[in-house]
Amino acid sequence: MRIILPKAVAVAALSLFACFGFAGGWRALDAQQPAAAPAVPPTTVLEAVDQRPVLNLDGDWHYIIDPYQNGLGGGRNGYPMDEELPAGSNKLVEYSFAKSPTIKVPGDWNTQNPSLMNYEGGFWYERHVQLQPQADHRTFLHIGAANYRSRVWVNGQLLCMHEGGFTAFDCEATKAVKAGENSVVIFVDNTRIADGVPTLKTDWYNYGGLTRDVSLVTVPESFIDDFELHLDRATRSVIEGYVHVEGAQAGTRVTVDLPEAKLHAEGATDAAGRVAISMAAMGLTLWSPENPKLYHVVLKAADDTLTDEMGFRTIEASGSKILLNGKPIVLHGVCIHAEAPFRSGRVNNDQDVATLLGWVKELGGNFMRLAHYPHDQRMTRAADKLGILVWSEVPVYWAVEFDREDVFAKSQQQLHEEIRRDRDKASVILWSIANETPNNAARTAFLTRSADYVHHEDPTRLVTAALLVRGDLKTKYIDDPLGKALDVIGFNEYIGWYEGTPENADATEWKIAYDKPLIVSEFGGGAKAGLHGTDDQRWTEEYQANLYRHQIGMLNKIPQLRGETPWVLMDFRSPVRELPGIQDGFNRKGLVSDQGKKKAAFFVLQKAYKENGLGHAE
Ligand code: GCB
Repeated sequence: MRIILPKAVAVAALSLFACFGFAGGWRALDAQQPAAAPAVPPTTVLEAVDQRPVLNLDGDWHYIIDPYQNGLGGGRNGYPMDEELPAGSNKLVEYSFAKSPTIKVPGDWNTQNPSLMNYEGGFWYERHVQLQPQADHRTFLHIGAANYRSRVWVNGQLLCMHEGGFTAFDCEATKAVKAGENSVVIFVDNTRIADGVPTLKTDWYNYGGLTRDVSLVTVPESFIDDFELHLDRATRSVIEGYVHVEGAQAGTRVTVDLPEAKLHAEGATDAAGRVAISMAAMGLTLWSPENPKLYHVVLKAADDTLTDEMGFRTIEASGSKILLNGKPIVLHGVCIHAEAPFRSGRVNNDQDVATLLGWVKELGGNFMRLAHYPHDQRMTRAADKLGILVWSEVPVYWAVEFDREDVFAKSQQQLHEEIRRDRDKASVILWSIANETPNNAARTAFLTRSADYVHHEDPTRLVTAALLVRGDLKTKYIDDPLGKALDVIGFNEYIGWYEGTPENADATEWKIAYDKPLIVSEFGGGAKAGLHGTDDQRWTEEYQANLYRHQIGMLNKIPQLRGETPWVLMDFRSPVRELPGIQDGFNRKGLVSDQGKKKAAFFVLQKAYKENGLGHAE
């Protein structure tokens, strides 16, 4: 049933300070979306926002746990959700942010307070901020990630609602902010939902809350919200793309400069605020893992200046080869979850990133699969600097509800937000649209549309997905029909762990239906760091190391194997991994333990990578 909430009621009901315990709210508005005239403005993503001066709102926020979503109203005193309170009704005052405890932002709530470890539900954040808004400027609240559904108020005015736990978004606050003290309230709900992306079941922890940085960004009236610059594949000597200026009059002058390379382009915006860029760029040092050269890029439009650090390179698939800057490359990588080393919880600071990427480098890697959702932007920024190529993914994981149009729209929104945030990173070469999805018509139709969408949004990179394989231990087939829509085929297999023994891999034959590059996007097995035994004793480091040795032998026989990302760099929390004394709530397939201890398999893989003994460039 679609419930129509009168606009005035919607705004009043969602004005939190007036509404804790008030009728109206979440479900009623949810039901309105995506109606033609939503009561709540849509969110956007400001590109390279981490390069702009911002007012950082990280730190202590007051919080209220709200499992019954009481603060959103919903029928208290018997009022139905979609009706206004009768005139004269008292607003309830059964809460106080000021008297409530505080929690750190960024940070999942689970690992900050033992009583919240398994909490799934509604959660209110509140803080105050002193502002002096400038005339002729616009203000946005930037949220690095809020898992899973959120809504944002400034001074009691609802600014936006957002769904999706791993992508950044920006809500415009220009009309809500005032000089002096301002209140910011964010409601985050990490309840798992069947029609979510991801859906109810995942093999990772459902860390809730404001898991990444929150800030306020002030920009001029017209400002650069989106741009795309890349090296042209055909010549590798022209930088092409566009700049979009939000709020610009047609004819607004835009300039793009790379001072070090003495490159300059300029143009005027069209009626849509967009200007195409094309500049001869002979003699650039191309970005590569060996030489991750970044150029300082300066974009100007009207009163706005945005700078960025960008690398320029080309990536393409040719037959079964992957070409970086026109040359065949083999991708030695590993899968990584956004699980913070040593302390658990979500990765959200430079130290976490330095630790994880330090291990990738130590392995001899030039590649990583950021599984199974977009990670903190620090990861891709650091990858750009360190020369680590990136596979970036959206959480279309296992059995999302592929037959639903609204689920497709959610996945598309996440792709859009992911691409918008990271299209300025040379390190990102692959957009992955899904992981291990069932082979059926609804799935294939859904994901073919996703692949088309990504090709359209970003034709400069390659589209992939981690597919399931079929067959038995003797013969495995990579022939999922979704492969047709992909540029690079990822496949997951667990010979030696979920089926057979590690030794079975020696005799497995692979039949591949596509003349496309292949990446083994997962293989592996569990081991408890420090547990030793013989090669055939499960959970020992020896078993895992032996499994890796046999996998390497088998995979090397696949001529079109262009890369590998074994599962997984570090042990990570998962509610489906409960074996006492071994797993204790962690998936133990890490090459490194959650406490940073390297297991024997780490060194097996390191040897293969350092001696270039796994996969083939051509
Ligand atoms: C998979 C999934 C990954 C799991 C892994 C496992 O196939 O893609 O998310 O964590 O297997 O450990 O079983």
